[in-house]
Amino acid sequence: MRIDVVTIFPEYLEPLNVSLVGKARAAGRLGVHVHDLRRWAYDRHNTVDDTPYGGGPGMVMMTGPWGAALDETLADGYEAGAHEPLLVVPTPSGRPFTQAMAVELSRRPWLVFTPARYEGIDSRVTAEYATRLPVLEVSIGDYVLAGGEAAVLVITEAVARLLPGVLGNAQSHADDSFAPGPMADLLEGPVYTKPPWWRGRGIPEVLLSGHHGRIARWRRDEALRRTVANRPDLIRRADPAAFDKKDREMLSILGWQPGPDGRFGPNPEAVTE
Ligand code: 6GU
Repeated sequence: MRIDVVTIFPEYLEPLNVSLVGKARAAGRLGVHVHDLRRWAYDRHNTVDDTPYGGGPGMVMMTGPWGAALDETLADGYEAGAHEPLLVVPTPSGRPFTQAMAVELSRRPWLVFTPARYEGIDSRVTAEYATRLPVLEVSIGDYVLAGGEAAVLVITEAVARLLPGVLGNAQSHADDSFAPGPMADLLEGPVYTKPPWWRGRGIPEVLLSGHHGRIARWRRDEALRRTVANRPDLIRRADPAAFDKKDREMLSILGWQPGPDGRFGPNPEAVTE
């Protein structure tokens, strides 16, 4: 996979040199190219922003530098043999970034990121490139960052760990929270390692039992418990066919029951303290 990032803060992308993403690059699974947008500025102050038409606060990133930067970045990538670029535009107004989106992005050969500062990029830039290549506007959550660079780090890390040969163990993804499969729609439960005692706290007996069936059941119950506590919206949204008899027993203990449509919601009678 090839990744290009055009930004006015190239140093903000330094973390792409370390840890998992750094290893993916060292292993030749990923090529990352960070470009300074100001290279394509054309006045002596290297200006890349201007006041918004229609008035209002803040500044808007100008068409000129972005157009020149993207033209050259795309031409250089094609020249180097890259193909089928996807333009990924981080913006709080974008589609929510999810694990499913990370999986889709991990299957693409070339991602071009345009993290913006200020109030965003003049809309004609995405309109123009959308006539030539697919464009995906993405938000990483319901809060506002000062710029899209942190979103690029988030998305790149989520994508890089899915590339073949990057995480040692292919199974590692299967149980991820939000991964498709039997644990879909549930958060992962707690985990433990040595030593067996710490500050008077032991390990749940079942994990020492060697009984794989009982361990899997316990993990599932803990996943249900944590999901009810932290993400009840995931339980409400889940296809009730995903819950077996034991799941239903656990949900009932947690004070959740099926409604008229079969989907689970909190039992108003339940005492959950
Ligand atoms: Cl992608 N950019 C900015 N500036 N803020 C955000 C975001 C992106 N996603 C959530 N908040």
